[in-house]
Amino acid sequence: MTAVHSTCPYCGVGCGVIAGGEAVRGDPAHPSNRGRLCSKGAALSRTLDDSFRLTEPLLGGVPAGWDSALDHIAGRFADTIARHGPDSVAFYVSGQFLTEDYYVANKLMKGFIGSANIDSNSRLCMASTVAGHVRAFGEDVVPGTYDDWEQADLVVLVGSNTAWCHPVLHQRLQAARAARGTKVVVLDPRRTATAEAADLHLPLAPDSDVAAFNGLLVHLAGSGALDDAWIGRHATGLADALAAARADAPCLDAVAARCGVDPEALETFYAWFAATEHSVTAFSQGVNQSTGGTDKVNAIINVHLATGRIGRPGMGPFSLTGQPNAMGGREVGALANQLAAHLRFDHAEDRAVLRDFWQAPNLATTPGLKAIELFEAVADGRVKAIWIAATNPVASMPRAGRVRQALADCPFVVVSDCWPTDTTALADVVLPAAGWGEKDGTVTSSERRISRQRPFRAAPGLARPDWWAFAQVARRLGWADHFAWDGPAAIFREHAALSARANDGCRLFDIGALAGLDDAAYDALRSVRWPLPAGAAGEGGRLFALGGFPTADGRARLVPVRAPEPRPDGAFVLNTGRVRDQWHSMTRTGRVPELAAHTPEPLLSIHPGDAARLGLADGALARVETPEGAVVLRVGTTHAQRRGEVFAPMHWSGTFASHGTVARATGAGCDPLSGQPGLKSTPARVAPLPAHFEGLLLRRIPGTAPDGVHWVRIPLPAGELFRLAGLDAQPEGDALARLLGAPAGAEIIEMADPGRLTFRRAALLGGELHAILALARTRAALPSEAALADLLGRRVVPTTRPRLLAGIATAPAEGPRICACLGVSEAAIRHAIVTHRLHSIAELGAMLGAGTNCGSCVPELERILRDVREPAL
Ligand SMILES: Nc1nc2c(c(=O)[nH]1)N[C@H]1C(S)=C(S)[C@@H](COP(=O)(O)OP(=O)(O)OC[C@H]3O[C@@H](n4cnc5c(=O)[nH]c(N)nc54)[C@H](O)[C@@H]3O)O[C@H]1N2
Ligand SMILES: Nc1nc2c(c(=O)[nH]1)N[C@H]1C(S)=C(S)[C@@H](COP(=O)(O)OP(=O)(O)OC[C@H]3O[C@@H](n4cnc5c(=O)[nH]c(N)nc54)[C@H](O)[C@@H]3O)O[C@H]1N2
Ligand code: SF4
Ligand SMILES: [Mo]
Repeated sequence: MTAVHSTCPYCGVGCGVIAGGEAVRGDPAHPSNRGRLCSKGAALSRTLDDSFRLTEPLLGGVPAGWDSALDHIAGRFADTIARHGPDSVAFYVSGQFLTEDYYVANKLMKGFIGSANIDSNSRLCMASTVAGHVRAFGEDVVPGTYDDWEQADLVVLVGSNTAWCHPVLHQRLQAARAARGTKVVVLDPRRTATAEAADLHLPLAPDSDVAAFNGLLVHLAGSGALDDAWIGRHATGLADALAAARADAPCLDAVAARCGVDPEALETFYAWFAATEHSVTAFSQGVNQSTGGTDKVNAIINVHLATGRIGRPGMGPFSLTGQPNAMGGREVGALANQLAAHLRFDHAEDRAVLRDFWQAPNLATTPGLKAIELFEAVADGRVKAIWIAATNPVASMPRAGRVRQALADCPFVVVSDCWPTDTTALADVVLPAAGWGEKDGTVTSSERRISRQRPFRAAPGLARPDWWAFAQVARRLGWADHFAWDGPAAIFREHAALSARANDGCRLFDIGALAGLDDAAYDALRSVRWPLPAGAAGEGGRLFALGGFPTADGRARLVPVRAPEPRPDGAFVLNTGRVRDQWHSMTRTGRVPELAAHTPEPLLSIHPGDAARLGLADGALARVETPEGAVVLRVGTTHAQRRGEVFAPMHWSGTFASHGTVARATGAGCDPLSGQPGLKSTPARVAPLPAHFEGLLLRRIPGTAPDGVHWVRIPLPAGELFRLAGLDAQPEGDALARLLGAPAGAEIIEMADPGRLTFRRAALLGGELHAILALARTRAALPSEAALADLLGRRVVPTTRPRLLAGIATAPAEGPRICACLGVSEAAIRHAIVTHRLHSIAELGAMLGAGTNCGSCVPELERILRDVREPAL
């Protein structure tokens, strides 16, 4: 197979990849990554297994052809619209759509069905940044580029675990830091891998960011760091913003107290920022996912406007986009409060441009329902038909239990996905979508860079691209002429032409130069950054250094913002987010053994002091309960966590853990401007949940999860492992047989020691180990996972029989696998450091290979090195 150049389907860094044969590697010529990939990117080829894919449309759970599925969808949507009006239907789509998919779905809903009820999972991700950008700049535009990260002398990371969530950009930053001494400051309540790799970490209290940045604005004003000349020409609102900031920040100590940080550390941050012209402030979900997220965004932008540090090399506020095409979704306007191509709902002339361009009979005139409101409308019956695509809301929306019930009760639910999920389980119609490696189109990264995703493999079965399914339904609804594209290139040309329509520079999103690409040129398109108006000399660069903001007066706005009241003490704050090697609800990454090794199961991170107070031991089960629902997770005590706060990963859906879907527990309080939910801080109660027994279940053939116990599913090279915990007494008889799930005809061997409450039962098929169940009173009394995993699928001979049924642990636990690429565990790393007296990452790499491939684990290697070498610190 020839090598195909494409783009990584995960985070918003947008790394270029080359796919060919079995391997997927970094594209040395792509400007985002210059050949680098992180652990997820490096494992991409491992996700291209079709075993679990959806391969045919399902109608009521029964395989159906595309024609009958599409006819049925069109019929039900038409009928619902005829009887209840256009606002009785909705689409819920995703930043994992390609721009072309997004464009088609948005055009169908807003231009033709005549409702703006299309929202995206970007509502949970980027909505506050969009609102903050529009307030400050007049348009949703990221002013800077990735190069700024390498040209800055100070990079401030706010609510961003860049080392794990945008790893290649983090590596670029760390390389620049090594080369030129860039200072890095991290504002995050947790001591993350990113904080470990910084010069200064401010472990601020949740949602105290506005106070911190208001304090900075006051400090800048007091230290002569404001750029009065620039503000005078290019911005308004300084006096009001400063007055609001002063009210929050009467003195440094007051701010430090509000943020719960050391005043000296805060002062150091302020002094560095005041003294460093080349400063970038990058932010992500610790900023956006807050009930005051838009104010946080503007508090950050304010300090850059006040110092005129924007749009010049090495400076500016920088929003990190999460998904591969979060930015593309904003360009096509597929949020309920946007129109396409940065046209605005509340401007009649913008609506006229779009109506005319689309020849749209029913263009929506008012914004639609934002995600949280949208699912509320499904719950109360206002929305009666919904099409969900490329997102898994039953696992990712706050108040997910309510979302599940809403979908179960909704008269008509269509779900497009590549794999079965917790959401497809509730669908009337399931559509099999072509996935990464099969689809063809474009995505836009955090720095406005448009790159191609190109197909290099056939979609399994009948899977088809999303744009095609939406266009097919549009044709069946009677709009064939308007949805007649023969492929993604034609859609992209239309999208590019729209961006240039009636655009004399009033909208910065203009890619008119690409409107004339023929199919061959689209196929060959190299990555380019917008703005790219017709006749542009080169790709788009930095914006706003000389003003030119897309507002009525051409000036930016400093926005007066106030810090929210601190929370009353008492309840814990439940913080949620990501781990290094998993992607969202794990449909792609969750079945790859190499990616499971770093964090095999979802842990509740809690400060050891809090754990002791609650009587929670490391590894014990804890129940986390909020007004919305509860999860049960194992405890991982860590000093990286502030007291009074706990952290749980967002990834483990009902497919991968019995009680681990944190979305069920997260609250649905939203930012009033953006409608983005505050997923990072839900008040919660934490309590021990004693387990009646502990267990392991290993199976050769992955299958349905066990019933009636607490379990976590972990993929193995030769099958799968479930870690079990008993919420009731040890099962017996039939319950036990069901738990093992041995096929008929299997040879069963068993060992029970009722006195010590230990129990083993193994099923052999043709003499090979097919499944094994081990139960014990405590985890310590269980056999080693690695030893059992090693026997799975192998012939059981007299010498291995005793190992199978041994009553005690046969190998010490290895601890988490730190280097995913070379499979190096924390235990091995610690051992090597001590025995070989290693002092550097380079020595560790030479010795064990750890950190030498993708480099995603380097921040953790540094932490372990420090831990071992300087245990007192
Ligand atoms: N490995 C991995 N990478 C990913 C993804 C993934 O699923 N897995 N998803 C991608 C997507 S869609 C997104 S949106 C990004 C998200 O990327 P990030 O935003 O970097 O990731 P999160 O872990 O959600 O949250 C970041 C941090 O915000 C902190 N935080 C919580 N509350 C506050 C607060 O009040 N103030 C501050 N300053 N910080 C706070 C949390 O402790 C957390 O460490 O990652 C992208 N990259
Ligand atoms: N508690 C908590 N909740 C959160 C967050 C958090 O930090 N904490 N973060 C929020 C954020 S920032 C985000 S972005 C969301 C992510 O939440 P989701 O969007 O629900 O997460 P994914 O698991 O990526 O879901 C994408 C789905 O699309 C499927 N898919 C992949 N490619 C395609 C395709 O080409 N076509 C189709 N039709 N399907 C495809 C995948 O199999 C998967 O089921 O979660 C949000 N929810
Ligand atoms: S940093 Fe990693 S996940 Fe993000 S685009 Fe690059 S390779 Fe993919
Ligand atoms: Mo996201």
